[in-house]
Amino acid sequence: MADYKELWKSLDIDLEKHDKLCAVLPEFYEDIYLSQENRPDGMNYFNFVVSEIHGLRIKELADFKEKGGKVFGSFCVFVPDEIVFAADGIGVGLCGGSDFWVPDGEKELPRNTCPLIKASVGARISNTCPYFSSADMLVGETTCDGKKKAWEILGEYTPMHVMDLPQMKREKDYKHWKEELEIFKDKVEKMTGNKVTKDKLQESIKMINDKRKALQRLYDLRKNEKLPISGKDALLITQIAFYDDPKRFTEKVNELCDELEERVKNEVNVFNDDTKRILVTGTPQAVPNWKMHDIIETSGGAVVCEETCIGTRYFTNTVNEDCNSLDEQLKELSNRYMGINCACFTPNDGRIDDIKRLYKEYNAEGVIYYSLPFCNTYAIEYKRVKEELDKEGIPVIMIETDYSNQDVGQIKTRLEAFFEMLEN
Ligand code: BJ8
Repeated sequence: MADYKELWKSLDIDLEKHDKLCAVLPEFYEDIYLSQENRPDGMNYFNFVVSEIHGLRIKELADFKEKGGKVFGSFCVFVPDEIVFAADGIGVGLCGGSDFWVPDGEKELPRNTCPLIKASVGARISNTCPYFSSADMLVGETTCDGKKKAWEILGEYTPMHVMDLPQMKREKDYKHWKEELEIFKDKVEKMTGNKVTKDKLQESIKMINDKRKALQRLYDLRKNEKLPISGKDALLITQIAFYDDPKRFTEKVNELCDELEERVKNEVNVFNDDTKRILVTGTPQAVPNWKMHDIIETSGGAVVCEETCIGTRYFTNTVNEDCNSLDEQLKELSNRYMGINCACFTPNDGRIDDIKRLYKEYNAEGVIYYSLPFCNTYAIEYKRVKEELDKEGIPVIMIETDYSNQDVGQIKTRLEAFFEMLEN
């Protein structure tokens, strides 16, 4: 990586501490990613993005801000990027996926808080994440209790806007979410000084649709019997989707998919034929949380699909590009987002239907229900998911784990037994 010290200094980054973070990532990445065999050439772009994770993209954001542009940081797939880009802003995902930030998060939050929240707060208060420092506004949402209270802490550092996400899906909730989009639009317009017009929104809807379609294309390729790409690589790509330039990202994913289509034609398989095809469902895996996928793919499994927010929940369903008015566009946007089946909703039967459907579509042989500790909504929802999967004879195992490496051996043993059971 080039020397970005001056840039980081200008963002008030704690350089000494940040150096420690930067020192561990390359080795970690090499062990988990670069050690994989037979990776597609198209992954080189994504390797490069990771190698420049706090460099080039941060420089792009800084150049954009210098010209008066505004950056919006978000933590949930319900926050509509389309509105941000329509006002000529840039949206970046900020969920923390590194154990490095957890101790700092614990200075402000109870230890029994979900690691994603602790890492996100820790990243901000320790001044070691240049994405947080680049954000002119943070956009929170009322999903789980932990996040809701974390916004009050983060709001002490950066202006915060919280979107009131309904927790049910009745007609009045759809109406309410549309109103929240209108409020958000006004907020973004005020912050950027730019109007969200029908034409601008149409343009950004198309841009984000294209990104979602590219990801769907990538996922469709994972339905093949011979897997042209590992689950780890697919996860990385979806993680990068949250902060890379959307147009460039879409182009690179489509280029990679061209290569993967060739691989499918040539029957290239990055795994052995007897590897178990696994659907992962549950809580999000924010970058650089690669733990679960790495354990699965080094224990005899291959992840073929993620029913998570760093997976299908992020890109499933596009938005109608041919609306007649801004109001209609907002309605279509709101309907698309309300179609996401997060465990913060009650009831959340749509998620169970999704898991069953994806299991079949991707020819999975087993389901791993992944939950971060202290995420009550996902942990409690496991009971219903398991009951419904049992009825269909779909094998499922729940793994609750944080970002640390202490339990890797134990999880491996459990998964090896699970995969063995799938043989019979
Ligand atoms: S739409 S999953 S991104 S809320 S932070 S709920 S893991 S205790 S992230 Fe999420 Fe939006 Fe839902 Fe998706 Fe649990 Fe942790 Fe809360 Fe979390």
